[in-house]
Amino acid sequence: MEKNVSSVDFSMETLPVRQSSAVSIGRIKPELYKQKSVDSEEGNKEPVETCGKLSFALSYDYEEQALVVRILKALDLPAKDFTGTSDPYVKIYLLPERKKKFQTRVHRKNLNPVFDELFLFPVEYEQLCNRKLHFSVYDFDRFTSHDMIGEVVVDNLFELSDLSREAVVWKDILVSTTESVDLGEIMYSLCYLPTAGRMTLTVIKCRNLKAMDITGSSDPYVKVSLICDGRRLKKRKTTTKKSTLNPVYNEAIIFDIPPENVEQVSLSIMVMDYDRVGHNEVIGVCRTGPDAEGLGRDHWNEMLAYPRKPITHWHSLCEWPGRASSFESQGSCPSPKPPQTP
Ligand SMILES: [Ca+2]
Ligand SMILES: [Ca+2]
Repeated sequence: MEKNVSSVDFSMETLPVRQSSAVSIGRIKPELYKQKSVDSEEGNKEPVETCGKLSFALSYDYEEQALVVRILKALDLPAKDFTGTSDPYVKIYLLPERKKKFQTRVHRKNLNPVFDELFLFPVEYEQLCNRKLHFSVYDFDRFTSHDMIGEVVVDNLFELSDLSREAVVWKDILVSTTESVDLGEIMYSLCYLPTAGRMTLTVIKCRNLKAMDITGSSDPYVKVSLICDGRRLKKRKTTTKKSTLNPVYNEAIIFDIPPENVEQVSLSIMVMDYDRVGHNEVIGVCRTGPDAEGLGRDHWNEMLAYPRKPITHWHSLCEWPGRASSFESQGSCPSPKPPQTP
């Protein structure tokens, strides 16, 4: 439900994607911000550190029509526990499908575990070129949530062999502490019209969302909140797409934000799973604004640097920090200046 608690009227409406342009504000220097390609997978990732190596063997079983993955061992894993060791196990997906997920046994207090476990992913040989093998290495913890150590993604399954016989592969484990890949990604564009004081966030699509329902799918919709000073002023949502992990929306959400307020606000984007019975659940979140981190901040700055131009990026979804977060609190924005009369 909408609560009008703000003293500032940052009014919003949902409109079709097309819109007219306005005059540039001209105080932000576009040359400071590089344009990145829309579909860039690398664009949102900073150079990654590695933490040990993972070895596995791949082959294709024509009779079973399945990709055979044997997880062999890991070497030189980092210590995640205060005892100076870790309790590693490996979780494995054949993306984009998430329904079928395997994991190895946990190896207690071992930084060089020998797994030697075999997993079969039913998949047609012709389909293998569209699939991605994703390994996440975790440290098991008895009383707290398990720490993610890192991940290995194999984009091209034919990179190393034709899979007609077992091929052993060693890959560096890339440091990663969030399950970004596990929650999926969202593509949206941001566009700001300074003279009109109008910001448009267009939710374009999502991919590889986490399955939240027992059917192995989700019913995703996207909720966008305008945040000011840690408080949620207003929220809007897209339509719900039933039973898909790769929804396409192309829905624009408009916020009226005068140029003098643009430094004070940010947007929280939550991908939700609709449930007919019970509470809707958060699949993942991301944030954009001057106080966001990484791509969330860069995307915002790029929007301001290129007024009237929709800027589009893929964003990895992060774990929702939980209800305690300030997202859910209500309040008003600290007295911004009244709109100037021309
Ligand atoms: Ca542990
Ligand atoms: Ca659902």
